[in-house]
Amino acid sequence: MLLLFRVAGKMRDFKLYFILDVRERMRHAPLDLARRVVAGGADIVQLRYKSATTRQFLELGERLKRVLQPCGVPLIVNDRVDVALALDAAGVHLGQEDDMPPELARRILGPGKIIGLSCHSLSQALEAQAAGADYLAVGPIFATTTKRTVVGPLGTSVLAGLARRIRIPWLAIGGIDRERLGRVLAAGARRVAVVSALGAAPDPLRAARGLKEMLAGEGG
Ligand code: 3NM
Repeated sequence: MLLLFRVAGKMRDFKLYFILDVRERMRHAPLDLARRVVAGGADIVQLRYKSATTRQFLELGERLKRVLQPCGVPLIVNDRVDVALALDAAGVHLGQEDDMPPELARRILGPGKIIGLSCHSLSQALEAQAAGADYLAVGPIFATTTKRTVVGPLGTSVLAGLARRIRIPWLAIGGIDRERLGRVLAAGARRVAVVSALGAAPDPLRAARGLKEMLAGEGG
């Protein structure tokens, strides 16, 4: 089944989801990084900016939107429903514990915005699907140092159950890079979300192109 999002009136699928994780020391400047991963084929970009004040989040979000919009790449805002709304972003990505519950986010954002949810097990994914999320990110599949995760690595064995039972788009996340992507695809995933595989790459455009080629080789 091909699952699509409506972006600027057009339907499009996404396979390579890039999380622009803004922090103190980054290998590349955030907007330059975004330009390069999009040029390499990233389909959708999430702005994750944990240390930001509201004003900083809005300012960078506005600039990022100006980079992404001409390319038709949707902007997803991490955690902050208010910032997503203020930026008129494509949607918001919410965590399980600390963020607004998806039903309330939907009430605020309306039916036209994308609501994504982090899940850490198949049962959470089934719940999130029932709660009306538009897509899920399930992880961490492998150990990652990018985020302090609430559960240990799930391994690739969780992916077959997700492929069988989840009917909305879902992404594998956590420690995924070019080397591990083959195992993730073989286990049943069709979409991935990454931070460091692109953000820490010496050449983010090439790195994105490499991942995208592997993802594009897989069916819907
Ligand atoms: N969420 P990297 S793992 C933002 O499991 C995030 O919910 C995760 O970064 C989860 O690609 C993660 O560098 C970090 O491992 C992913």
